[in-house]
Order: sequence, then structure tokens, then C-alpha cells
Amino acid sequence: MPQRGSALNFRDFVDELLAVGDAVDIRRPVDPTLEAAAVTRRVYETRSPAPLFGNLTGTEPGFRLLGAPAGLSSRTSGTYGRLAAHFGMARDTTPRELLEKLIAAMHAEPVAPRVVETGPCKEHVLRGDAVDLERFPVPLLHQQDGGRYFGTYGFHVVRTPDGRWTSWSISRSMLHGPTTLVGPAMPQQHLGMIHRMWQEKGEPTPWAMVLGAPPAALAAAGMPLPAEVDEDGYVGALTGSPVEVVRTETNGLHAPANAEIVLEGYISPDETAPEGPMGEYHGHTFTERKPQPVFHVEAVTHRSDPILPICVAGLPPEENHTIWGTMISAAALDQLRADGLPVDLAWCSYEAATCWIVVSIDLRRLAETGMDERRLADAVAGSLFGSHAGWLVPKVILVADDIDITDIDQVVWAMATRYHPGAGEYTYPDAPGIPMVPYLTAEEARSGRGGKAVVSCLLPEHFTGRTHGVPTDFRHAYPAALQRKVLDHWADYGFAAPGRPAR
Ligand SMILES: Cc1cc2nc3c(=O)[nH]c(=O)nc-3n(C[C@H](O)[C@H](O)[C@H](O)COP(=O)(O)O)c2cc1C
Ligand SMILES: [Mn+2]
Repeated sequence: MPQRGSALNFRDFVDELLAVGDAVDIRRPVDPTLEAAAVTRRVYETRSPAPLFGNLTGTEPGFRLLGAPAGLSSRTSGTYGRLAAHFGMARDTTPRELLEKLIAAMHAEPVAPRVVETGPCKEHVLRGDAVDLERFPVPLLHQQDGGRYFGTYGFHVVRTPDGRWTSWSISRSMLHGPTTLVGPAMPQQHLGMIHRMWQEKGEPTPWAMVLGAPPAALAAAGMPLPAEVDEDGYVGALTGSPVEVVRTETNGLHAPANAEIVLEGYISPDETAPEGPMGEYHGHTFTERKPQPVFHVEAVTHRSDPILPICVAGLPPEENHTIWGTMISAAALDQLRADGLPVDLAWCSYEAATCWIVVSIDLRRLAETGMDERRLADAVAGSLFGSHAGWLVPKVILVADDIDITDIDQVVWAMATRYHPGAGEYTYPDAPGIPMVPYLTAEEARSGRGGKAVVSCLLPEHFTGRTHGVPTDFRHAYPAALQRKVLDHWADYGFAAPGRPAR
């Protein structure tokens, strides 16, 4: 009996979305070349249900694609519902509740995966000459892309040569040939680190890629947990159950037993091929192709009627913002707390394409520290920018804790009315950062340093524990009892379902 539930079984996740109307079973013929992606893009941009494409032209019957697996939903159907379903949480889960759950699991004992004999991912086993990645509906995602992408919502599995650390991580991979993929393995990311260890031994890196993975495992693979932390054990702690895994056919690694598709083989120690361009998480497509490692597929196993999930990267909100951004928020908040900073919450605004993180400051605790703004900004930069999570995000925006940082309208209001041009900005030209940020100079991108800032939307009196007023909004301008009364009677006044307030 395979492991069940939306967090630990992708097929259950899809069925649950269909059951609540947050996915649409599309029977019309759809072309995996651009059309499936165009529909998915439009879904993100209109917050429509996830498209399940079951009739793909030029593809064997049964092979399916799921677009927008963690797109946002309309406000009335639970904005974060699809994201929450990745963790088996209720559709009205708030961002704060989600972050606290992710952080609690970081401090819990890891729960190691359980190896089982077999599972649904072995329903079809193809080896050697039978391997043909082109059998799958590998989508062309944007007309500017340099190729079709197999892996946009799957994770790589690699293990250190000494066997002590197994890494699950998301990184894109482009179809290179019938048995090969090509994609980045950045040296700062754990995939690149472990690949380097094998290269130094002069050996190929044993590798697998899991698509249609248990959603909680996929999210963990997109989380900047520290080096040497096994994502599989984190998923066990997060979900309260060991992830059931099976042995791969060829290379001694493990993959989730109920995954839709598992590719296995090795990363060549020296072979590279041009990859990209691909429309990216920051919402731009650049024109260069870059040489990247080649992944050789020696066996493919898959479920019957397999579903390949796809992320059509670009303008928010897509999975680089909803999944990656949320997982970065949790890791960054944990880091700031561990460094003793007076923070309330941290949130990568999805609208900011994972290029900024907003941090709300606990004003009471801030006043106790006696810090001025420069010291606070330097301390936040010192805590985040050198960390595995903070490397990914170039800008930090500080606001007071009267702002709900998960509400972009309030963040914009704070920036407009509280950020003081010329005084509220601290730059860090030596801080290390991901070189993909669009505005970096050629020199910053080459050196991997600079282009990072802390922007303060704190007012001078916030450092003294005083405020000269409160926001004039529903939450601050009416007594708590009256707020409750208005919410309780919302439908009685004649309005449609209110949804729960954000916090
Ligand atoms: C949908 C999605 C796509 C991603 N694509 C990439 C990618 O192509 N390259 C990359 O380095 N990171 C990518 N990431 C981010 C990494 O998965 C993330 O930084 C993670 O922490 C990496 O794992 P590691 O911390 O174990 O190295 C992506 C994340 C998501 C959610
Ligand atoms: Mn990792």
C-alpha cells in the first residue's frame, strides 16, 4: 500500500485539487510545444485552477502534464491553497502558520526515509536501449527558450562519495538528446558541491531525478537548508512520517516509491553542452546559452499514465516565488532568530520575484537592544547575506511590526510613507550573491559580489519604542470586539465569503 495523502503522494495531491475545484482536467487536445505552457502562464496570471493536460498531441495516450502545481488561487478559494496542500495543510492556512511549521521541522529530529521493496514508480521499468526521454511530452515553455525542459518541477538526487550526505534539490534541466539532459549545477548549491566531490575523484556522479515527487519532498528540495542536512530527513520531520523510498535500478540511490517518473544515471565528470536560454524566475529571458553539465539517463521508471508537473517560470506568481520564496522565507527567518535579532516575520513577497525579502521588526524588542538603524541594517545584512538562504536574495526591506508583510499593499504603503530617500538605504558591495539578478553589472555577476542592500522603512521613533500613530486601517482603527462582530456578520450584511484575515 503506497504512502497516501497530498503531502506525501503526488497523485493524491492532484486528486485533491481536482476534488476541490482547484485543478481542471483538460480533455481537449493540447500541444506540449508552447500551448500547454501558454495555458499555464495564463493560469498563474489569472489565479485560475491548475491545468491537468490529459490529451497531449504527438504523445502516447495516458502521458499527462500538470501546470502551475503551486500557483496561487483566487482569494475566495484560498490564495495559498495549492501551496498548503503540498504540506497536507488546510487551504486557508496563513503564510505565518506555514512558516512556523517549516521552522519547527528544522529544529525537530530528522525522520530518515524508509526503504521499501517496490512501489508505483516501478510500474514501468525501462533500461538501456529502451530509454527514450522523447516519449514523454517534454514541453517548450516560452518561444524564446533554447530547448524543451524536462525538469522544471522535479528534484535531483545525489550523494557524497562517503555516503554520509544525500541531497535532494531542484534545478532545471533541458532535454539534450533521447538519453541526456543538460542543466546548471551551481557550485554554491548542494548539487554542484556534491558533483564537484565526485569530479575531484575523477568519477561520474551517480544521479537520479524525481518528477511528480511527494509535494512536501519537492518543496524541501527547493529549500536552502544548510549543507550536509539531508532533505529526506527534513521531510520526515515536517510530515511526521518517513518518506517511503525504493532503490534505483542502476546506481544504489533511493527515490520516493510513489513518484510519477524517476530518471537515473550519472552526471558526466567533464562533458558540458550549451543550455538555455530559458525564461527565468526574475521574469526576464536573457539570450545567452551557457555550457552546463550533461546528465546521462541509463534507466527510466514511471507510474502508469504518468503526470509530469511543470513550472512555467517568469513573472510572478509561479513556483519560484510561491515555493522557493516561501522556503527561503522560512530559512531566513530561522537564521535571523538564531542570530538574536528582534524580528517578527520574514517574507519574500511573491510579487518581487524572489529578489527581495521583507523583514518585520519587533519594535518592543528593538528598543530593548538600543540599536540605531545603521547597526540594525548591518546586523541583518551580516546575518543573512553570508548564509545559504540569504545568498539567494539581494534586497532586504525592513518594516515595523504594524505592517502585515504578507500583504504587498501594506509593504508598498510602508515604502511610500516611511522609507526616507538618502537615509534609509544601506548597500553591501562585498556581500556574496546569486549572479542571476538582472540588474547586476557585468563585474558584479562575474565576481558574485555586490548589488545587495538593506532598505529601511522604519521611522526614527521606532528605535525608541514609540510610534506617533497607528495605521488607519480595519485592524487598528476599531476596537477588537467590533472587528470580530463585523467579521462574524460579514455574510449577514450581504457580502460574499470574506476569507480569513491574513493574521
Ligand atoms: C520551481 C523551482 C525551480 C528552481 N530552479 C533552480 C535552478 O534552475 N537552479 C538553481 O540553482 N536553483 C533552482 N531553484 C532553487 C533551489 O532549488 C534552491 O535554492 C534549493 O535550496 C537548492 O537546494 P540546496 O539548498 O540543497 O542546494 C529552484 C526552485 C524552485 C522551487
Ligand atoms: Mn541541500
